[in-house]
Amino acid sequence: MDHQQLVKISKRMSKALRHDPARVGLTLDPAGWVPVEVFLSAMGISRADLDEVVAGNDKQRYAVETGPDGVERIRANQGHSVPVELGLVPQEPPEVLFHGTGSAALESIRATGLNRGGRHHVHLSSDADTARRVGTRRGGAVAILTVRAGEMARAGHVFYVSGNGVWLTDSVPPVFIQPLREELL
Ligand code: HQG
Repeated sequence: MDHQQLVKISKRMSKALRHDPARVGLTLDPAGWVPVEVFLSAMGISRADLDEVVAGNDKQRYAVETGPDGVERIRANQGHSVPVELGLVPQEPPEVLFHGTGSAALESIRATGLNRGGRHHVHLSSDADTARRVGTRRGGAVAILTVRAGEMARAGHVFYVSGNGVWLTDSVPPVFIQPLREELL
């Protein structure tokens, strides 16, 4: 499969596993899992296609594992808008985390902080390069914000880390966003 085909299938998989399972006739379990066999027929893809997408995924968006009932299952590691309980355990964050966004959003973020929008959490990266890649998705100028995560945690904010290393929290008030390290590219 070429890269374009991989991306196309991955986008369909993300849509089904994060946002709109009903559209392809799927029901996720409370933790977001669906049996692999069921998923393959809903997506109309082969097991080989699935393995290629899961293994080749730049961000390890999917987890495939054998469930407690011995049935193989798949879920998205993060990014859901449908209600799922991923069972993430609170973690102590590093002192700073990064968020990449479009410069058009800066004024609003300065005023109200980072909010989760349609997703379950605000997504933060542990390194600025990853944040830059996330911000690039917006098109136009990229802004990289430094979030004082350590201070936030000490002030009682809870952080989680997803199966693919994305840091998650409910919201980031503007006071914890470091204006000096805001980088406009
Ligand atoms: C912005 C991708 C105005 C926020 C990525 C972002 C990530 C505000 C957008 C994952 C705001 C939400 C998540 C405020 C936040 N005013 N704009 N107060 N607060 N925003 O896509 O973090 O490819 O829901 O800056 O790599 O961009 O899907 O979040 O631009 O890990 O696996 O509102 O999605 O991963 O956009 O990206 P999103 P995100 P996948």
